[in-house]
Amino acid sequence: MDTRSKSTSLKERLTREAVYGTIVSLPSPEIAEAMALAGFDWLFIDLEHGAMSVLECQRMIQATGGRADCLVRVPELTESAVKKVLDTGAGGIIVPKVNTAEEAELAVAYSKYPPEGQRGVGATRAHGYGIHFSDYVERANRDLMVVLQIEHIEGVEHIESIASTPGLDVIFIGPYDLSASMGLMGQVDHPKVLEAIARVEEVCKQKGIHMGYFGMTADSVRPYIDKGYRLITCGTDTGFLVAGAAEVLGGLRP
Ligand code: 3PY
Ligand code: MG
Repeated sequence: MDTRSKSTSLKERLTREAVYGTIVSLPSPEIAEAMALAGFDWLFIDLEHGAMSVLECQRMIQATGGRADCLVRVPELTESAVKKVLDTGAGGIIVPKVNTAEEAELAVAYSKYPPEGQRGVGATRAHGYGIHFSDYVERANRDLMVVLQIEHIEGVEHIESIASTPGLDVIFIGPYDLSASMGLMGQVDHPKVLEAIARVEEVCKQKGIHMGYFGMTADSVRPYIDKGYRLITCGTDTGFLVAGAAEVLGGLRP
């Protein structure tokens, strides 16, 4: 169990080392708290899949007590979805299935206050209900992370223009959706899927953009850590529960 509080931002750490997160999709502050206490650097809170609401997401961020950064995957790329998520105090957004430069530009614009973008200004938890307003708005455009998922072959085809978007921080491969979009559902190590991922890596390397990857096991993400990916996501809350339950049951009914 790790009870350290963070002294450097996730965005800053990314420039030096890999940071480890996990997907949390069950709407439970206790699960978010437990994953943060377990020592994950950051949590990938998922509003794209599953039943979680923005309010539940906010409660989960509160429950971490600042021990882990929380990046939230928005359910869709709309101004309202991005604004509500950032208003919770999230450390940034993860945008699923970005296929074009226009979508990448919108993601950045919705995430940044004017003049860099068009994020609306509200009295919310993000700036301590107004108490830390000046401090928050001064640093938000700089510190909050914009993570774009490449997880469709169309996104791979447009990676050159997507990765040229000013203001994006990480290109994050979604291997499951990517493989599905290529007619290779779940075959995340298929040579054609690996070739598509290699194309994204090549462009991100040229442009100096950090990359992220998701895998269910440490073994599945290890090759990507070794290749220099920095925003690493391993496992899911539901996966941990089911695997733990299966292990216990296996001991009871071998
Ligand atoms: C995918 O693999 O499609 C994902 O979105 C993982 O984050
Ligand atoms: Mg996906």
